[in-house]
Amino acid sequence: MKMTFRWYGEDSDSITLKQIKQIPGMTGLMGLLDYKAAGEVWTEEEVKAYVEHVHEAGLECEVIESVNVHEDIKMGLPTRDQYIENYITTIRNLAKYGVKVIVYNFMPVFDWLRTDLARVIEEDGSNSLYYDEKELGNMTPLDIVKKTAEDCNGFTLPGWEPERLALLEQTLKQYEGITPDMLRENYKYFLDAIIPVCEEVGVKMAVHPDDPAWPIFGLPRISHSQEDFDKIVALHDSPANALCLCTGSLGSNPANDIPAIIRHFGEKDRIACLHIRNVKYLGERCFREAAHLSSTGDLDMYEIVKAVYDTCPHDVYVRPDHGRMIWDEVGRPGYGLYDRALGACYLNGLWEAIDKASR
Ligand code: DNO
Repeated sequence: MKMTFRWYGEDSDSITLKQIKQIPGMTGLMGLLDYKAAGEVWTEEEVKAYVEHVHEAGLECEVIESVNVHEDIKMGLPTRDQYIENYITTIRNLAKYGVKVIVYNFMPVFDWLRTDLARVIEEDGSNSLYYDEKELGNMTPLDIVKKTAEDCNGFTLPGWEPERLALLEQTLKQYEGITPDMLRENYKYFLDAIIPVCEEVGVKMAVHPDDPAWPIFGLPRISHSQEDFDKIVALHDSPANALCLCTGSLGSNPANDIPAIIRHFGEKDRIACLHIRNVKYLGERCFREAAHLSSTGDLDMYEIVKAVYDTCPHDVYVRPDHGRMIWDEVGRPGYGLYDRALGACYLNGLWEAIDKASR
């Protein structure tokens, strides 16, 4: 398990590379150029500068996250071909500087969604991201965008890029009439164009699950169960068409058996990386994010890490996903330093125990 950390860049993160490097067992980043709009080329100069900067801090940069897919590709508009060309240029530029995995998603409009970014946890006064479908029922998509922007402590959030959301109402209208099957068709068109390039340059595409793991605002969503991902890997059969197995996103729906899903796709060599975090169920379609420790949430982290150990390559990329805000840290919701660092150590501890017990 190669332990990595999400970092938003020098100008955009409250956390420094030095701090990340000092977390025991940390090998590298799941990085991103967070100022890039969906559809834009990540130029060779930008990628080179970013990767070299990360290397100077003694960290690897083999996974890049949130190379966002333009909505025109998802909607299958005639303009998609240009955006696909741009995407291919970005893949080539990233590969040239040693990137091996690209994390992306194929969710219409919204990447991930919460109704509260700082829900206080009564027991200890920490706070975490929270979702309650009942609260969402009273809100329009525009309301939730405004609330999310207000609550994010001045940081931009992945998937909530202002320029994209400015077109929200228009984009939502354009999605009317696009069924899950049509979205899958458009997805296949995209994969058929990019996967051969990935095979050529040695990159794996890792699709992130819908978060939460069900449809929202009537939008088509096609990546929130084992069955969904079986269909996705079949759209273009290649080890380069892989998954970013996010335990917290899939795990928001208790019907998803996460260790079983990891084993299923691990055995098929379709897991390129994992985001590991815990969730606490609070009722029907209501949950909050918990500390990584199994006993603080509803996911069994031992069984999760064991499934990774048994079925994935032992150098598979992992990152501790969203943490709570603890010790009065103020930062990007979900992406503080302390709780994610604790999560990384805990996950590495589970790995060490499983590894030694299996010898
Ligand atoms: C949420 C993240 C996602 C993920 C994207 C990849 O916190 O895990 O935003 O990076 O879906 O495109």
